[in-house]
Amino acid sequence: MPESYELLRDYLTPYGQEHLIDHWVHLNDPQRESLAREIRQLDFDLLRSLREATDQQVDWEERSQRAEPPPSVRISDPQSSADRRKTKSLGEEAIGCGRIGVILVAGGQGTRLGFDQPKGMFRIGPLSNRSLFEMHVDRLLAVMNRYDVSIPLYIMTSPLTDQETRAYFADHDRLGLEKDQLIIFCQGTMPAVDEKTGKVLLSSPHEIALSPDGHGGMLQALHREGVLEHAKDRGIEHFFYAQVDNPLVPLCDPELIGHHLAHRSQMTTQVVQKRSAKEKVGNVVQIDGRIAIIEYSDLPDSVAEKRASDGSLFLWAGNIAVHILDRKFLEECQSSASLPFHRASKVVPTLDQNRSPVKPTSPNAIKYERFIFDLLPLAERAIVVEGEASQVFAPVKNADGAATDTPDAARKAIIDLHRSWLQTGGASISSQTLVEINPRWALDAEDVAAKIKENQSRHNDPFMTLEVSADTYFSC
Ligand code: UD2
Repeated sequence: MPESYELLRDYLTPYGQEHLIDHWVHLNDPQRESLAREIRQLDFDLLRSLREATDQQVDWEERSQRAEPPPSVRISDPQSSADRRKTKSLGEEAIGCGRIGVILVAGGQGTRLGFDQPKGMFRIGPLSNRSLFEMHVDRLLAVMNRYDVSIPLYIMTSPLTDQETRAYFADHDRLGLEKDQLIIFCQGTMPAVDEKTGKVLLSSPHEIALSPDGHGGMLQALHREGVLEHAKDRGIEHFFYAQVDNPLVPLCDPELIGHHLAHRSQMTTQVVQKRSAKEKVGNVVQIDGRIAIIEYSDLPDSVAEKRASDGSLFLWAGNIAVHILDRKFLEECQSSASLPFHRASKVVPTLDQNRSPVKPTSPNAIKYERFIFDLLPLAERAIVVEGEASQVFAPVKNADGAATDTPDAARKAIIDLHRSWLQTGGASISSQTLVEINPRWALDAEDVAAKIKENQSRHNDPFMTLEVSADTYFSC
């Protein structure tokens, strides 16, 4: 039996949210039960404080003026090959001892991509037609094989992607992962509120307009869904965190993990040299001695365009959302500060008083999201490590035809990178030949070179090369 109208009205009225049960008389019992459940799950005190705190919003102009480039391990740093080998072996030891877990955030809507299924299911393999999920899992399986270790993959979904993601992995035999190597957990949601009145919006007479609470919602979800507990029992000390939408992310890169360990970092961020001042990536900066990220949308043009003495961008470090997060750090953050909410002005379909659907043509609502990168300033020790964009970053954000971050651009980046591995390894291949390498055939350039050498010794011909004369997908 659903909760009574009067009880809900008495609960909602002090918050000025009694409109949520305006259509109660038209609802059947299951709809009333569902709406009452959604109402009881909302934190109206939080919503009120978020609304009232509008004047306490961050002064991005002021913060940006104080932002400096972050101290970083840069590609151009003179590191001897011995140093690099030492750093890499630190990371390899942690991987081999089972101290590394992987988190892939996949709860967002693929709105900009125009793809109506979970983005991880989007097929991006230029010749293999593999999905983003397959690209990531193949790499993880290759890492497990190289280091003879079992690495758990934690995939964060949202109510928008959870069901289809679970069905996808069930229908595809977990893409080859063992049962205990795939843990799917769902993040929380936040209601959209009317931009003018702060009233929670309905998406139907018996449903509240809910959206995923941002990838920062992971912090609470890790705790609530028992992921931190599970990881602790598995001996996981560090998580390699990445977004599902980047098929080039170097999951479990041992050198990046090695830097994290060598610096005793609690949260390490891989960055790339920004391609332009206004590139749509977060800006990794240092403010008052702490690493932080200022999202591109919050960075004033004047600061974004600032140049260093050598003419390069002053704030050069682009956030590619690749982090290494210590489990203990996440546990500490879980109990202490919760992440701030970011407000976004959005168009959210809702209802009018007659229960007719309304699709506004301009932003009518505020959505609240938490960002995982707001953990950075909470870290006593955080480092920034530069990666080469052509090797680690090809995000799939926008439908083909857009200027950047399209599937075509990502497919080209995958082909170019894998072709360069073959060329470096001594293969003969023209710049027109299309190739794709499954990480289970070769994980990186070193693996490719080793394959070619292996071929030479097998034929006892040190000058034998690998002829790649046609488009080829290299897989096991
Ligand atoms: C993100 C970063 C940007 C840069 C860029 C690189 C933010 C706010 N901006 O931009 O700084 O690093 O990526 O590609 O992060 N997601 C969830 N749950 C949510 C929301 C998002 O899992 O509630 C996932 C989503 O599935 C995607 C990723 O997080 O894999 C990024 O999502 P986004 O679209 O919010 O961020 P974006 O791409 O604008």
